[in-house]
Amino acid sequence: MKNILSAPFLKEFVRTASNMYRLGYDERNGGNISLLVDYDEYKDFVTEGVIREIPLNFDASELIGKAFLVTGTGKYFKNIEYDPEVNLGLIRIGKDGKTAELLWGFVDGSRPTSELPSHLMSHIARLKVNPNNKVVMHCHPGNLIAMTLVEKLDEKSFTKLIWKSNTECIVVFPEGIGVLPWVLCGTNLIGELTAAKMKDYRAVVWANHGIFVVGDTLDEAFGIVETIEKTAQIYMTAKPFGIINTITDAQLLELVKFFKVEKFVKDGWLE
Ligand code: 2HA
Ligand code: ZN
Repeated sequence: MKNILSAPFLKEFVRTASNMYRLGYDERNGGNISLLVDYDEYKDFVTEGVIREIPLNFDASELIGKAFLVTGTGKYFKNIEYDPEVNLGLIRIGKDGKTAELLWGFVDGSRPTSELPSHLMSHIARLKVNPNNKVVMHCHPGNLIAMTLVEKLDEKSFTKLIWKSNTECIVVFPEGIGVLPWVLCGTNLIGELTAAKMKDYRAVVWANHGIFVVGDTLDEAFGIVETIEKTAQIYMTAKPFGIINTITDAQLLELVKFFKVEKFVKDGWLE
């Protein structure tokens, strides 16, 4: 059996987690990632046996047989690169849809992230929209969280503050950004609310907490977080001085036409 630490999907996952830590998105045990891994990608790296079964307290029947590389609960992103086997686990959703079968990792006896309901419910929602969406990523970018303290939590107005601050934004996420008010984290409820938003958006902001993002690849999900957080930083830096120059709706329209992403913009969001 080959060493899983050399598997391309695992190496990329670890690299991404380290980058997120170094950018300050994942302090302490903040943040979590799940990556849908195809059987062909992991079969040479794990034995067939299930190491242990971990109960889920929600129904993940739509994911039966699917495997995910996930971060562990209470684990620090800072430490993932030094000890993947402790901090990460490869789980497969069991035949009852209510059990996670551990195939590799969590060697200290730990369990998947406390946000597993939001991750798996978001995977269920996104696979219906786009079967290539394999990544769900959650983190705590500081400027974005600060923005949720001072701006209305209305999706259209929040998105437009971001779109109008920095040119690349409407091209990177023309569908906009979903926004949830404060909701107790780690619960099935926040999972259900996040997954409902994921029907329309690839990025959902959790007020006073952080962001959930999906993508086909780790790079794509990470790129959306970076773009939103960079722009929140620009906006929050400029705001105290008084903002006088923003991108107009007419200019946003020019952008979406030029980059051929017009069809993703919701009706009525650009005047
Ligand atoms: O503990 O970020 O939302 C990890 C988290 C919970
Ligand atoms: Zn969090």
